[in-house]
Amino acid sequence: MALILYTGTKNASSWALRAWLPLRELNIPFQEHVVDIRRPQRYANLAKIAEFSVPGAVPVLVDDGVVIFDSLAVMEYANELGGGTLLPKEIRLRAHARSLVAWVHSGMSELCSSISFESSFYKEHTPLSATETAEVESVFAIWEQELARSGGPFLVGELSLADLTFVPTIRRLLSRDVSIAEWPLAQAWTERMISRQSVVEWMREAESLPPVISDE
Ligand SMILES: N[C@@H](CCC(=O)N[C@@H](CS)C(=O)NCC(=O)O)C(=O)O
Repeated sequence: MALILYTGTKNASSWALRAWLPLRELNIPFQEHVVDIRRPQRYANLAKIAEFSVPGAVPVLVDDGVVIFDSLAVMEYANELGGGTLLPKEIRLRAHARSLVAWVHSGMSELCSSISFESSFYKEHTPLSATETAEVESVFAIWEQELARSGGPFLVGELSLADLTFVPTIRRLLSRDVSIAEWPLAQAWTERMISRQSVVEWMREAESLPPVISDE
């Protein structure tokens, strides 16, 4: 098989999930190599990745010897392989979808470090501060605004990379005790996203793994 995707431990690797989702959504066949990124083996395993991929991180997609690293590049490449259906045809809408993807990719907010992906699989959580709660709610409000503008059912109309890139964020934020009910469009969209077959497949495996302790 020509395509090999190096992903990470499924309950610890939100970037790998972002790369994996568009490949699955587009039914692109690929072989998956899960790299154990838990400490301490993480260091030796990622050093092996660094032998062929400059950043020494996952995800990495290898297509017939060509190395495509960084989740954003993999998402874009998957979309192109799949005929471009995961980005809008209209140029402005496409740019807007890419802005949402870029926002997530460049860190989005402090929330990503305070509510780690790993911790979304824990049974118990440290309560959020008032500031963190307000920040979670502001993300819900942004989703609501985007969905109201597009008319749904997804952030820019049809399913796109913008929706897929938020999947780990949805997982993180919904794992905490903050109600999304005040934002009905956002609530319906998060339910739509987490019940997608691709997301269910990843999460089923992630939930079966022993929890990975993060620095939360
Ligand atoms: N900007 C990168 C971030 C990738 C990343 O941080 N991956 C984690 C696992 S989810 C990793 O491999 N970290 C090891 C490292 O950065 O050394 C991307 O989007 O692919």
